[in-house]
Amino acid sequence: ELRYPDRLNCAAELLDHTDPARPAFHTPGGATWTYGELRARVDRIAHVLTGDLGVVPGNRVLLRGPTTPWLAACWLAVLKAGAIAVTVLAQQRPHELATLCEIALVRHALCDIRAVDDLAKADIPGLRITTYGGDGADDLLGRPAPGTPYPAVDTAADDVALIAFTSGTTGHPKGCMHFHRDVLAIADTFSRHVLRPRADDVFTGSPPLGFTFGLGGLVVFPMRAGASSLLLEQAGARQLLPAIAEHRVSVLFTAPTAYRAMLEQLDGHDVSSLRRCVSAGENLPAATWRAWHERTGVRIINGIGATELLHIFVSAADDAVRPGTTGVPVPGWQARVQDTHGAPVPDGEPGLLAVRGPVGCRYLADPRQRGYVRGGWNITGDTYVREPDGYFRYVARADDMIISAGYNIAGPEVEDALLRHPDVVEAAVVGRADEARGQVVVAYTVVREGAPREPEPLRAFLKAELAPYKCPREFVFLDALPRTATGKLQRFRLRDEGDR
Ligand code: 3SK
Repeated sequence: ELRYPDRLNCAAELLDHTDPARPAFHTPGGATWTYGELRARVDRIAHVLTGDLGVVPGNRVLLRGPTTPWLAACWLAVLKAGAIAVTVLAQQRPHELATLCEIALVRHALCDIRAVDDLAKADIPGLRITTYGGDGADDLLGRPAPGTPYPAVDTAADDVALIAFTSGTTGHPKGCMHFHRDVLAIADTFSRHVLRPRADDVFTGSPPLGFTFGLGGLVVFPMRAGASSLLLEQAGARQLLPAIAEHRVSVLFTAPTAYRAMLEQLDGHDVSSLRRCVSAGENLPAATWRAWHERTGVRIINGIGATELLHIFVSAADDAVRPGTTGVPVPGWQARVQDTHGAPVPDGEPGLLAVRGPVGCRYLADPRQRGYVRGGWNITGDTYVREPDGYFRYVARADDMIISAGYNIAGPEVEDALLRHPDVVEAAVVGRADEARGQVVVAYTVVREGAPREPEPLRAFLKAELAPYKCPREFVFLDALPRTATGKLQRFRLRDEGDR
């Protein structure tokens, strides 16, 4: 069981235990911030927040910008000052920002100067915006630190430290509140027991810091281990591959789509420095796991996490990895599969994934809390099977099961089969309303450049891979699949497309 003192400021915990001369953050341009430099900048920002800007503990401060050491420093400063960081994505548009600020009662924003236009356009009543990253004298946060240390505010372990928004894959944002102790708990469970980082590790990855997958993987986990992190503003396969080689990256956080994109472009890139590759955000098909292992020798650590629970709670590493499954409950967490009434279902049968552990779901003023937390368990909205050997296998999002002519079909199983076809790069399988069968299976695919955009070769391939009732009736060829800003597939858009 994790035990933390009653008074705890997680930013101070992350900042104060590493030799100030050790590297904390790198940029692709070649800059490195040591822990000492990071601490001085965090202290400078905290002084500005509580001095010039009048922020007091408990105030909510919006953070917006691309993934840079400055954004990470602002996040740490807000927490060190006892305020609450409201993390958003750089892609969010003015009306979305206005909604989030209204839900979270935000009155202050720290915003990268390059991302300020949309925030200003949102015209949020009473919002004071302070920019960073400019080079003029008006850059309040970037002025040289006067060298006065900022003593961390004496927060309680269960004071709220951050509000992270989830819109799921359908819109309608919910703010998830997390405590100071929660921030350390994700490092002391998944990172400590599954990832097992070392102080000489160099982390990088694609999830933005406004997504808790990125915040944990690129800031909290490396700092808790005294390691360093390369923060990339652009982190597609085209940027990740050379960055891994140049900075000798050893720990990579990204999503299945990016692993597939990197596989397409791997030739000529040196990824031999990688020792840990983490995949989350979406189901990792066994085909992708195997292809990555074959080409790089690295066994991807698959995991399922949620903004509601801050980070990953089911996973496995090294020899414990079983491709095609997510893994087992991370030490400190419990997981089970249950029916809609909360009764456990037998191993081997599908049901709802329910988890509990050191971090819980606390929506900010949202009645959907009652749906997520039931009988002390967090119901993630995923359908899973617990195999007799205790491994958890993903089936589908609970509302993504396709029911066709009385058969239950899991879209991800058909996607996994499609991804085994050498021409298929991305696949999404959804149900479309059909008078005769209730639903029919429709496959949306992205094929390799130059490959035929024709259903017949795929249909013939799938016939040998799947029971006939699971084979798609229709194939649609796209250039890219619709995704949220955090990279999650928006199946509802594909379903809606068919209804038009
Ligand atoms: O939402 C997710 O998929 C996720 C995955 C890993 C860690 C954190 C999150 C929010």
